[in-house]
Amino acid sequence: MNKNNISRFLSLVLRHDPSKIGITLDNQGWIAVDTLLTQLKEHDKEISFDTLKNVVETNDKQRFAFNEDQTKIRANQGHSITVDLKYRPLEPPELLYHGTVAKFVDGIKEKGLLKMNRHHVHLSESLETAIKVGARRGKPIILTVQATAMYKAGYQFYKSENQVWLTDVVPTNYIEFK
Ligand code: HQG
Repeated sequence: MNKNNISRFLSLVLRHDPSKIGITLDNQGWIAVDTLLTQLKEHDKEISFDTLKNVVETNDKQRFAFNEDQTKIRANQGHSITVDLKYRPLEPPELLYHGTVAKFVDGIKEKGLLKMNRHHVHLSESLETAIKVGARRGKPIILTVQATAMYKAGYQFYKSENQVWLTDVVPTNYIEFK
């Protein structure tokens, strides 16, 4: 497996389907590094601790994190299984961005931004990141979210360790469709 494939596979087992390699995450999403490496080996995906460390440190979006003594690892965000990452509520910047594609715009106009299969709606502080997120699905369309206005109206925001802004829903009236 090259680094990209390792990162993809780790995203799968640390966010969505740990049972794929017979592991269970604790309720904050952690798994012991030893157990992870053993189970990867059992499933023909052997990697060394140094490779794992290298993937964690060089990942383009800092998708994974170790605990302090590097005995545990988890995904920083993006889970579909139930985990409580204990994000702290935080005041967002005035504007946040969401990258999507044309085919979703009608649905978003109708219902607002919904979390779909994830635990939160994902937003970014940088336009560039939003463009990248949208471009995963085709020609990106960027929506601008009036985050401070939402915050003042009582909606909560969280920021993951890798700088993704998270919220439960963005009602249509806080979205600028250009
Ligand atoms: C859309 C990747 C119709 C929404 C990225 C999006 C990000 C609606 C899609 C992270 C809708 C959900 C998250 C509505 C939302 N009607 N469509 N009412 N509300 N949508 O993948 O934000 O590589 O769950 O616009 O870089 O695309 O995983 O969310 O297009 O940070 O680390 O429904 O995933 O990071 O798609 O991406 P997703 P997302 P990782």
